[in-house]
Amino acid sequence: MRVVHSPLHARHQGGKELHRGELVPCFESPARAELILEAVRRAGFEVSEPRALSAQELLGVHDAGFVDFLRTAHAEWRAAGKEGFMIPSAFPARGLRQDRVPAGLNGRMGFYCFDPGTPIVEGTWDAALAAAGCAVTAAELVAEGAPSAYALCRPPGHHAGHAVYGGYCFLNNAALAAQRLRELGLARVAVLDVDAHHGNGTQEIFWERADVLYVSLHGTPETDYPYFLGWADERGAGAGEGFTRNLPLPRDARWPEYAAALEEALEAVGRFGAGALVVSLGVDTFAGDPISPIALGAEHFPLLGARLASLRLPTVIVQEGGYAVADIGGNVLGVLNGFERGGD
Ligand code: OKP
Ligand code: ZN
Repeated sequence: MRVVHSPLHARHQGGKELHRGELVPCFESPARAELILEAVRRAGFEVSEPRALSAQELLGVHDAGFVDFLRTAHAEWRAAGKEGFMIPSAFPARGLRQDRVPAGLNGRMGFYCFDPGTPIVEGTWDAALAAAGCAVTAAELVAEGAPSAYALCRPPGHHAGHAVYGGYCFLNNAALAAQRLRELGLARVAVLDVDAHHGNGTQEIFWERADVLYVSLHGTPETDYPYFLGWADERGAGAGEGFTRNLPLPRDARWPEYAAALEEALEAVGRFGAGALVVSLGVDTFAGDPISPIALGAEHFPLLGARLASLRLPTVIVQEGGYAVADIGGNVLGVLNGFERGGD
């Protein structure tokens, strides 16, 4: 399978996040993508760069004001004489208005964000747009007939909603891939999210749509990030009712429980009658991951890949999380190799 990757990912770096009472370098680091790239190259996968994407092409998924904010935020910050990374200090939580966009930069930043762990640096926009380009390019390859393609996206995307960023995510790469597949003629597209965290952004984007199924396996919101979405009773609304499916897992779930939930997810995708599949692939389900709630072994990633292939659908695999940096290349390669060997 072809790999789509952009070196521009490296422009998103230098931010810090709060972890156990201290500001530490973000777990979501450039080394993640570099090590995945090294592993897929060594394994002989063909790697190509994405086509350029315009901000306009994001509007099937994202809000125009939100996209503008992301595009100009750091330049505004610099023009105001500030340096370094940007983190909001207040959010429009319950009781506060969400119907007015503040004019000032700090207010606008909080308005468009849901957590303080997703700093914006000078190169964030370039990296996020390139990652979106990887996902859209991979979708185009698959729409043109490739059986599968892997978008080596960084920063990740599944926490980014229509008009909100957070969880290391700015633009929703997987949602943009699914939307592009729809535009290119696939009537029904399924998004299967196997990252350890719930993809609140993807769920929100397709919540009222019947043409895109969203299915997610993740650590339970009772104890795990993003906490405020991802329960089993969330099933979509309006035309989209029944087209969202959440399979939360207990903390530290291992392969047997994970595999049982995966079969349910695969059945849901099968019943939907999708013409194409987008996989939000997080390998933060690895037991050695420093911030994630599921405990799979390295030997389980090829099995996961084979089960994904068993759907026998044109498939775009989009990189999401994975923070056990030393193991990330091997774990991603495990999924891709398992997928290529195929499933039964
Ligand atoms: C992004 B993706 C650690 C807090 C972790 C954010 C987790 C985002 C995961 N100090 N907060 O789903 O892999
Ligand atoms: Zn994750």
